Amino acid sequence: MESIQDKPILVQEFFQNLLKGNRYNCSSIAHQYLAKNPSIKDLYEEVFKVSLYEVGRLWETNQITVATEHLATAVVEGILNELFEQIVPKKRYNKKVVVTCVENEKHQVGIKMVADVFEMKGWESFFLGTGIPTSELVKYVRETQPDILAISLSVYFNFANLLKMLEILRSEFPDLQIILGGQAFSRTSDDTLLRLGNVVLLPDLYLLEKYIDSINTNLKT
Ligand code: B12
Repeated sequence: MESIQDKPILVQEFFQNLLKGNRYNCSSIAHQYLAKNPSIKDLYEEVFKVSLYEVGRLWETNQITVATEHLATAVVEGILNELFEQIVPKKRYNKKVVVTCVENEKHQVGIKMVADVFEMKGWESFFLGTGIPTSELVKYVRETQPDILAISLSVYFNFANLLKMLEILRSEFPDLQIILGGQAFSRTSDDTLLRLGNVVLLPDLYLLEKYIDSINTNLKT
């Protein structure tokens, strides 16, 4: 795997400031990045995700504390909120997506990025984050009637929860389009993936964008 030292200097600077918890510098580097390359997706994938994965590696190998990891995550979430206004286009479709995590999943940064990509593409997104019991999600989906439900799974031990959740959602909403993503799927065998049934599995924001574009082409604003 490519290490953070092989990444562009701006990414390395972002990462160093993230470890220090320096929100001001991180925010300013994010803006500098966008001034050079105005792609929010690249910023999310190449700067934020790369840095948080490296934070995870250092945390896993006891080179940083849990406090440093929490701070780094909070700084990134803060910047995502800050950039929101910049990402929403004037062209809007009458389409809704509910975005959430598998029950017992505590990782919400990736799915928050997913919500932002939908917004960038003119959809209305409803970001529920973590900690929503499936029974509550069912009520919310019934109320909101989204076109798509997007679910994130980061840790593999929550896979059984995902299967349970899908079973309930399918019996309640047989026609609802469900899309899935998250790191847990990169470690999952093809046989296991088959157990998910009729869902769309998307590994990153680039393929998510292509997927949304393929729907948007046939829509009127
Ligand atoms: C921050 C963090 C936490 C925070 C999360 C806080 C928060 N607000 O989100 C806290 C402290 C809660 C946490 C807890 C734990 N964590 Co943690 N955590 C991380 C860390 C450092 C960063 C996560 C992150 O934001 N990544 C950046 C985002 C952008 O990446 P992403 O989630 O992969 O999302 C991208 C794609 O996957 C995709 N995507 C994601 N979801 C979806 C959904 C759809 C629909 C689509 C289309 C795409 C998509 O889009 C994103 C952009 O490409 C990671 C390190 C890492 N490698 O990510 C570890 C990591 C995920 N955690 C890990 C572990 C083990 C845990 C704990 C079990 C630790 C413990 N012993 O308690 C608990 C689990 C708690 C639980 N029940 O879920 C492991 C998981 C290993 C695994 N896959 O099984 C990791 C990889 C760390 C490591 N190297 O060991 N963690």
